[in-house]
Amino acid sequence: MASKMSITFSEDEEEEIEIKQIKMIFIGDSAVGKTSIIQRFTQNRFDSEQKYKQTIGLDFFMKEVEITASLHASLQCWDIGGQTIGQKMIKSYLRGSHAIFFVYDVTDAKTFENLEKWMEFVKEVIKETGKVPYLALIGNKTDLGYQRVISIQQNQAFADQYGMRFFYVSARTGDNVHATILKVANDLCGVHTSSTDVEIQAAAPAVATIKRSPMKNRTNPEMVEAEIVHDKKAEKDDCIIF
Ligand SMILES: Nc1nc2c(ncn2[C@@H]2O[C@H](COP(=O)(O)OP(=O)(O)O)[C@@H](O)[C@H]2O)c(=O)[nH]1
Ligand SMILES: [Mg+2]
Repeated sequence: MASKMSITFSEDEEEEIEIKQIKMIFIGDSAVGKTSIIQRFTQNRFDSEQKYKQTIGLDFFMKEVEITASLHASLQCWDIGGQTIGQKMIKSYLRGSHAIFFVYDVTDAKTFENLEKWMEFVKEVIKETGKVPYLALIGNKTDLGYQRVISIQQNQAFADQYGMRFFYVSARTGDNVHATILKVANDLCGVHTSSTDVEIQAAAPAVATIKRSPMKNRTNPEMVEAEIVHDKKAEKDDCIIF
């Protein structure tokens, strides 16, 4: 069941806020900026000093955002870490996802070409589960625009082929990161917003704390998946698309 939290305004006035649990997973080659995008979104920071450090294992970060006054979304952002295409572990994470972000680096053609392989892998999961999550394409590192090797036309052709929305972001400058993730969250909740609305929403502070799954009691991915499926069944007017 969707979690509810009550806020009391006065003795006889009470408004219930519904919180939707949304699981998002970021896939793509190493070093495209998956961890940086998640960090920018959940903690609004970018480690420019940090030398490239491959994420080990799998992490998820949570951030609660306001979709409407009475509907919030608790976004679980899953980082696949250093796992490569085809690794079994990724499949189990993909299975429960409501949204899958295909991330590439606009300055590295190989990372874009490899998205076809990532897509083949995702298709296998969709075939197994019969559920089609929201698919979105992200071209990262737009701050390095002068080094861009993948044209907007190539990007658009890939997105059109798979009926995906596409976005350009820079985890480094923060450009479009919040707006992109919020747009997808809004779409998943059936709340259709203009890009201006999403920009305003993105500029507003997050409504709740950021939680990082502690290393020692990291949630079992199957459990998280089960919770979401349960949530989905419980809600008749469910806004999450499969
Ligand atoms: N210029 C630039 N560098 C970025 C951007 N996002 C990530 N990076 C750098 O790219 C490298 C890989 O980023 P990381 O988030 O670890 O990639 P991951 O392996 O996909 O998780 C790091 O050195 C980051 O500092 C960006 O938007 N612009
Ligand atoms: Mg990483």
